[in-house]
Amino acid sequence: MSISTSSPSRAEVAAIYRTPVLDLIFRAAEIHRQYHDPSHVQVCVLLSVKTGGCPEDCGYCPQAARYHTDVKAKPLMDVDDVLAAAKRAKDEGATRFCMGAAWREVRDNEHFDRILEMVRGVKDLELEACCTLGMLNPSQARRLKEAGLDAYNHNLDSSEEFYGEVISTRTYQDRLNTLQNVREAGISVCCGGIVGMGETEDDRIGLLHTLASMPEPPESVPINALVAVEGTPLAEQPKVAIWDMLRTIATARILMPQSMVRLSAGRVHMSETDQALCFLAGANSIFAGDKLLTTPNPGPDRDQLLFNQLGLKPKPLVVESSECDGH
Ligand code: SAM
Ligand code: DTB
Ligand code: SF4
Repeated sequence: MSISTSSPSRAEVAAIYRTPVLDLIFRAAEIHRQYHDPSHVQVCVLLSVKTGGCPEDCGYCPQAARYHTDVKAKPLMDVDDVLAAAKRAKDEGATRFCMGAAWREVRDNEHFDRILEMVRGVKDLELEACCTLGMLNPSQARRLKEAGLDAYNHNLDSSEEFYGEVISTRTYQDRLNTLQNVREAGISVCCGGIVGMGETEDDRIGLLHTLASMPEPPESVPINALVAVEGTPLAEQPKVAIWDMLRTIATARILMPQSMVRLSAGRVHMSETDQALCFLAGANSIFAGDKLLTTPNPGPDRDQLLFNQLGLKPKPLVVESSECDGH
């Protein structure tokens, strides 16, 4: 299995994805070891700084106002409360703090000013700062960069063809435009998708092909297993097969060898063995803490046991020095 050094064709991506699964994992594990220390897993913590009441219709999302879920809408949090949560995350070993808002897009108002203050505060704590706030225009992306934002999460979720079956209130092109604004502002791109929404193998291949064909691939690629939430249109989706997660993770690792591949939502429904296979297949980042945005996540005790069992360590933060000391 060889891939061209330039952007791979969709047929090449399909050939990788459809490799017999043990060979696929083996190849991904080899590549993982060439580019990363396989004992290191990046530990990120998520906080929903503005929960629920979202005007969008993403079929998987418990925060969309139009679906009747248990999520109660809450206003944008105060800066101090967010920074207290960031401090706790750091004390518990996280190196990246990701703030999520249930917005369609950012607006230039006092709420955005508050988000910029949160970003500055998270940076003062010497954590990587990440946000996921919906669509951004170029000037908003620049202001986030000036505040010190390291990364912006904006997922493509699936193939362009399947996207319209899950979301109607915005287009794939809207997502690509925001991703370009983030990239042009010099912010690191975090972009991935969800497995288990009823998409076909070809849709997963399409997503992976789009990600790997970007002018620069995303620095981080979250792979979420759908968390089927009661009240959403995807509530009745069966739990995704572990083989689909493994193929998606392994193909992402092979196509984007330098990126962080994050085993994101859905870990709460996975056994330790399943998660171990995901790390073997090239995942090297997780969300830690009891909660993702609104749904449960394995807590620190379970993750500590998992790390001990597998000999994994939290990846230390590499602090870039701003000047060269001349030696
Ligand atoms: N509103 C912003 C947006 O859509 O970009 C940011 C928050 S949104 C909750 C971030 C991402 O979480 C979505 O793009 C989706 O990929 C993921 N997500 C949301 N609900 C999910 C679920 N039930 N299961 C798995 N992933 C989910
Ligand atoms: C991502 O890809 N997964 C995270 C993060 N980026 C923002 C969100 C998962 C959300 C799962 C559903 C919830 O907890 O509300
Ligand atoms: Fe809103 Fe984001 Fe949820 Fe879509 S995924 S409904 S945009 S919070």
